[in-house]
Amino acid sequence: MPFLVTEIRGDVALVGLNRPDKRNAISDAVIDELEAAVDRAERVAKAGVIHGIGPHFCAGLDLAEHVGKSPIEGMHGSRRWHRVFDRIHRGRMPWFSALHGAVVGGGFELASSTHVRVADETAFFALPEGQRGIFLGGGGSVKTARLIGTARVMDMMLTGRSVDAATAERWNIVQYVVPAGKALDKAVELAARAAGNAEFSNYAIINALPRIQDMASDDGLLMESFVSALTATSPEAEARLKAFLEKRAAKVAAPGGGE
Ligand code: 1HE
Repeated sequence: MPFLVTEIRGDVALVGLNRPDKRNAISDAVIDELEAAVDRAERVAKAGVIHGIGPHFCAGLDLAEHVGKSPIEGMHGSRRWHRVFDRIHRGRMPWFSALHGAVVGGGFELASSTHVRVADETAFFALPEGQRGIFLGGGGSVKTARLIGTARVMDMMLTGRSVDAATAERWNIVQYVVPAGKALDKAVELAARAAGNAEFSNYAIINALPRIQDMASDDGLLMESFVSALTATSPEAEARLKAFLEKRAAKVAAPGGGE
């Protein structure tokens, strides 16, 4: 049985972690298949959704596989996770995650690599690395810490604290919370909206914004003006701007109109 299933709905690719008997724990094979699925998705879709099949999103690193590894194997494994998760985070198109049940350890790091996170009310988030005697290895020190701050990452790792979906929204872990069982539908709906954006804008949003955050503010402003000038003078921008001015494009809706 493949570890990941990919389905295409319109312009949106759905990638489902599919090891429910092991709570979608991420083994080396899962990482390889995830990379291949992201490559395939980018060729046929304009946005993607990662979700978990079974009772949980993802239980993190496959601890059974990890237990026999040497330090250097662990190091290479972590660097491989970085490369694959970065393919998502700074790739060609936006990724959404639909989260339910356990979003734990490396599963939380995978979700942190997507651009928009949608949780249902059953979702819970934890970083049990401290309890397991290990450390973050899938980019959490950078990406999760940028979402929620180092103090909260430290708290979760030191105390083993688990937080529910409502807290996760307050903490900026997720941008949306929906009723149980509805996360995938909502994530697909949002991804379809993003897929309708100008491709160049989407690329700039996911590739320029995180890099600008890493720059000194003066450098960031210069970078912003380059990206702004490049996107705004593209043929697609011209067509979209004209469409609005000629009243052929939708106006901005007030909140409630599609949230
Ligand atoms: C696993 C894993 C796993 C479950 N690796 N096999 N992650 C963790 O520390 C989380 C460990 N898992 C759990 O705390 C629980 O499994 C869950 C809360 C996620 C789900 O509980 P539950 O009751 O639904 O399932 P279960 O009965 O605990 O697990 C079902 C099976 O999945 C069982 O195997 P079985 O052969 O006995 O049926 C579990 O052993 C197996 N399983 N989680 C391997 N993680 C790159 S660095 C990232 C560092 C980390 O990710 S640290 C966090 C690791």
